[in-house]
Amino acid sequence: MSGAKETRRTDAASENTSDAGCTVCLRNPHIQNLNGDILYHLGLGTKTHDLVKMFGDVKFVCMGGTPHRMETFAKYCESELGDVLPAGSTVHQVLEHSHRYSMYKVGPILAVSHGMGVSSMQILLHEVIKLSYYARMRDPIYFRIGTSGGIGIEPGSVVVSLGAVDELINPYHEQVVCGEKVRRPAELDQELAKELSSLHKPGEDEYKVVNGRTMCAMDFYEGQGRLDGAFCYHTEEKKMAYLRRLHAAGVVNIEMEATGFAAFTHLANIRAAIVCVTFLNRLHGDQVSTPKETLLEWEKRPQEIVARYIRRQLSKNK
Ligand code: R2B
Ligand code: URA
Repeated sequence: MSGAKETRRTDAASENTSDAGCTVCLRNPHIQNLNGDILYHLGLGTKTHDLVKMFGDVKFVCMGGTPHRMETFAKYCESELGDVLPAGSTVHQVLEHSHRYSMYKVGPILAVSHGMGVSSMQILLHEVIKLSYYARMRDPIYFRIGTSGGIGIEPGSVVVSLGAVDELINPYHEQVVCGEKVRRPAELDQELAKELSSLHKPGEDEYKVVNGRTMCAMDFYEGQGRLDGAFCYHTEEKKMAYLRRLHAAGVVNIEMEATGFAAFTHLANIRAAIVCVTFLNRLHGDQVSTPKETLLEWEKRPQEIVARYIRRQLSKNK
């Protein structure tokens, strides 16, 4: 074990929660000393935008890698959930001044792209969590709707993650802060995962929904044991032994954001889930060779499950 500090949800030295009852925690005592806060990568600010008016009604913050996927998701929600969304809800693009991330809003649903890898997503999460706090969102639920490589499951299956692990199968996210390693548990809401999984319709859906752990890698190639990167100094045997070790530890898919997403949402007291489709079975190869049109169809599967959950929640409040 390294000398990393562990940060738990309950041990925050200072915690900001807004008087209007925002449930999102900013564990940062310095925030109160700011004279306005600029959410630089979103192109939003507390002094320049009425964040409560713009985002105060948001209940579901949905994230995924690409702007295209998140726009598709927002439009899908508009067409599928029209009867449970507030009257007149239409998709609009929110971020005029961000060249980094795309954000769409439709009623109480935000769809945001986070790019590839923990670093890109983590910058977004800092700013979206602050946005949730400043907008006084009440009990927002965060989803990552993504793509992944499966281990031992049929390509096209959807994985609802029960927890995230790093490349060493540690159930935490480790980051260096001011020259010291900080370790944060990568925990996801188990009830939410269970409910999302229950929304699968086995007779009707052409895919399976699988529960298991998700391994988060810092790289698509060597970091996921692939043999087809620009560099590779390991053997096929070593790759297979690693994938089997992951599988034996309950890992059913590999992607590149899970630990950061789980750790940050857990730290901010936000219920969160990761729902990813698998593009291939890594026990059978490394290349994503399924035709693009099929992959685009498969990408809709996690969106379908999350939209069903949103429908159920919104129907309760009708
Ligand atoms: C899944 O797919 C991307 C890599 O192709 C990465 O963002 C991820 O987590
Ligand atoms: N995304 C990943 O990170 N890995 C895969 O194998 C497929 C998609």
